[in-house]
Amino acid sequence: MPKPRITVVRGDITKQDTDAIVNAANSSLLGGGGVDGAIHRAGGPEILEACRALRASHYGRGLPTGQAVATTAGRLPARWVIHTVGPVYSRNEDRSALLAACHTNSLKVADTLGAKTVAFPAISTGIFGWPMADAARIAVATVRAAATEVEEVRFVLFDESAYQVFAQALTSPTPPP
Ligand code: AR6
Repeated sequence: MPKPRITVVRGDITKQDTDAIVNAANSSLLGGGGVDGAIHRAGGPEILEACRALRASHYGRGLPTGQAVATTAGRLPARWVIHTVGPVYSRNEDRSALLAACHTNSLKVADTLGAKTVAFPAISTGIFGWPMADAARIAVATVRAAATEVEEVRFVLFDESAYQVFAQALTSPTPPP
């Protein structure tokens, strides 16, 4: 399978014209702060309606950490929002596999949708407290290793320092496991 092209931009994920954008959601799927709040605000009530429908059907107990599910993107330029739940950072427990799973499962959902371009925020690096450099290393390595039909994965970083960290991770070779 061909590997996706990985790009890094500084900007607002709600403005991206990719086929899908990924939301750093929480298990409730019913909105929150950070990138989640921005996506629901900019995309309008259709996204929340679709999330409520998911809660009423497949995800009665919420979306588990590391999993991903798609909804409409409402009035955003993207066609779909792929909601995933990042792990809360912990100093005494290694939750890296869950952060990696957010990326692989979001790309799997993108494949089922037929999305060829996907924008990711820096999942778990805001309210969930994951150190930016470590999150960037995991995100880039996971996408590099993913088997997917997605052609472009675009990391969208809100501020300059996060952008620099991701740009640096992209130029570093992936260390062996
Ligand atoms: N575009 C791109 N990146 C953004 C944007 C934006 N519009 N807004 C914020 N970021 P966070 P988390 C960056 O807190 O840590 C919510 O309440 C931000 O600077 O949004 O996974 C959810 O409902 C940071 O680097 O997500 C959950 O409860 C990154 O996006 C919880 O927060 C992620 O920060 C999830 O926490």
